[in-house]
Amino acid sequence: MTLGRLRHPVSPEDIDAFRRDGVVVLRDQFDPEWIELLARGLAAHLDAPTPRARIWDRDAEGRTMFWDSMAWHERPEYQRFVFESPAAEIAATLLGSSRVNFFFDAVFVRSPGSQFETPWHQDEPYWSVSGHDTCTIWMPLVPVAAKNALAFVPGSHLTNAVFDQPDFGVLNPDDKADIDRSDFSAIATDDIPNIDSDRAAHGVVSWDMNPGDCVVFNSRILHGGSGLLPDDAGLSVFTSKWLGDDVRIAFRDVGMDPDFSDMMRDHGLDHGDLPGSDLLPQIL
Ligand SMILES: O=C(O)CCC(=O)C(=O)O
Repeated sequence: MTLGRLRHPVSPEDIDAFRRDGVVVLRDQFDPEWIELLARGLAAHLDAPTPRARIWDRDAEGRTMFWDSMAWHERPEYQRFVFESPAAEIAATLLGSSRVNFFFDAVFVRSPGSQFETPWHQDEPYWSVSGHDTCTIWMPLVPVAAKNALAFVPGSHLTNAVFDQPDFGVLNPDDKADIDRSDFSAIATDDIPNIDSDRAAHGVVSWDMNPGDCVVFNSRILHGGSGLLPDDAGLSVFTSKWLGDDVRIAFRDVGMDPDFSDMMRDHGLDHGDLPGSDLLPQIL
């Protein structure tokens, strides 16, 4: 395992692409041992989900899309990844930040053949932080073809629009209690463009990926469209979210999902604060 250090340098071209497009693919950046560790962690995690976990989709054939977040406190495998893997350095390098805090982990697990497609969205409006210097490291733990992988609209992270976001709370066929159902319409300035009507016109990108590869994206970029799996392929994805220099805690009037504001207050964090504490630890 490459402890902390990058397996390959992140090049100036990677940094330029991340700043310009809001997304970059990095190849072979995580040793197989990191992937095996995360896969072991995920197997244990699926047996003991957090209270935030939910099924986003269950179809007539019983195929599911499972989601959960902020499991690292209970999962030593995820903890080791957060504190010891090259992820923090990847984030700091691409963000050009002098420090990075870990925000949270989220997993997206589709059973083979799941047709569920993640709706197009930006992440920041759902988050209880705000700032430009944020990224997600999206890591498939199994091979995935570009047509089934998460897709992006390059450059859309630079928009000033506040999109009328999809409400992920309604993706809850079990009708679990205490799921926030958000109405972004009161704060939205724009509708999300109909990207699927003409992906080429929006310059949509996605990549064939193997375990060890990752896509790093800014939380303001429009992304979605993953899924539509063939019958013989599932898709397990581990994501980690990272915060750089300009990020502050932001408690929003609507839309926080997952809503970490109570947890943040319990850790002494308030609106406008720098991220920190045991909840959002500074890694670099
Ligand atoms: O993997 C997916 O389908 C969704 C991932 C996503 O939207 C995210 O990490 O923000």
